[in-house]
Parts: sequence; C-alpha cells; structure tokens
Amino acid sequence: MAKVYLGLGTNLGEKEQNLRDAVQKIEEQIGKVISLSAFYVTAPWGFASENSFLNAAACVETELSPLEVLQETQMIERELGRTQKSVNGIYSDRLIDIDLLLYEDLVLSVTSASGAELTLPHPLMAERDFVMKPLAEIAPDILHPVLGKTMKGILGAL
Ligand code: PH2
Ligand code: MG
Ligand code: MG
Repeated sequence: MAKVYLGLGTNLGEKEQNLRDAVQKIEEQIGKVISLSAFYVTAPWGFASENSFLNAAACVETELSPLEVLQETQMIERELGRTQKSVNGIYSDRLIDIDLLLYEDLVLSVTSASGAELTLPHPLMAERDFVMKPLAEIAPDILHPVLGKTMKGILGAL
C-alpha cells in the first residue's frame, strides 16, 4: 500500500459539493481516504478570475501505481464535468482539479503511453499557499523528498 497526497480545487458551480463528490469518487476508484483537510477559500493564483476557489488536500492509501492514480484522477475530473485543461500553463476556471502532490517519497518525471505527463513531487506545490495550507494541516511533519523540509516548514516560509 502506498500513501498518496492529492490537492483538490474548484472555482465553479457548487464548490463544496464538487469537493465532496471528488472525495467520494477517490474512495471508490483510488483507495481509502485516511485524511481530508478543511476546505479553504482561496484567491485565484496565476490567473485572473472573478471566481474564488475552494481548495483541500487528501491522503489516500492505494494499491495503484503513480500513473494509474493519474489516470483515475483524470477520469474523475471528466466524470465530474471538467472539460478544459490548462494549456501551456494558462489556467482557466474549472469544476474540479485533482493534482498528485506526493506519492510516498518518489521523485520522478514520466510520460505515460497515452501521453499524460507526471512529475513527483508536484513541481509547483511548494510555491502555492492554496496547496501548502491544506497539506500542512493534514501532514505537518512529512518531508518533501527534494527540498528536505517539512510541510509546515515550507508553509511557514511562504
Ligand atoms: N489551481 C491552479 C491555478 N490557480 N488558484 C487557486 N486559488 N486554487 C487552485 O486550485 C488553483 C489556482 C492550477 O491548477
Ligand atoms: Mg492544479
Ligand atoms: Mg491539474
């Protein structure tokens, strides 16, 4: 069994319900959700939008490989109605976004047969308040495998 940390975000529709629906599907399709943060209202980061976000983090115990987890998170995003993905780092409003933040202490960068790219840890997590606040709430003392700092330490420096 592996522990995987996921970041969840939504800024369209019934945001609280979107997060709850995502958590339920994560339980059904990825594994047991052993911790879930509070839901944080955050300002859009990296793009302009009138729609504030609701962000959360979850820890999931899974038998799936990292690429299988990615496949499932992308499937859940589509099932919950997400159509657009960010293109060339240009972000847009979305019903649900589920990002892999950490998978055990794996450090990797791979492209799947279907062309999906996965980098672990998530390359931007340590710069993002909206990721680190919920993550430091549920896992304050785990170490970032590249930076060698705890989640609460990274958050404190932001
Ligand atoms: N996700 C982004 C870009 N900007 N801003 C907030 N507040 N929350 C997010 O989840 C978020 C964002 C890219 O996925
Ligand atoms: Mg994202
Ligand atoms: Mg994403």
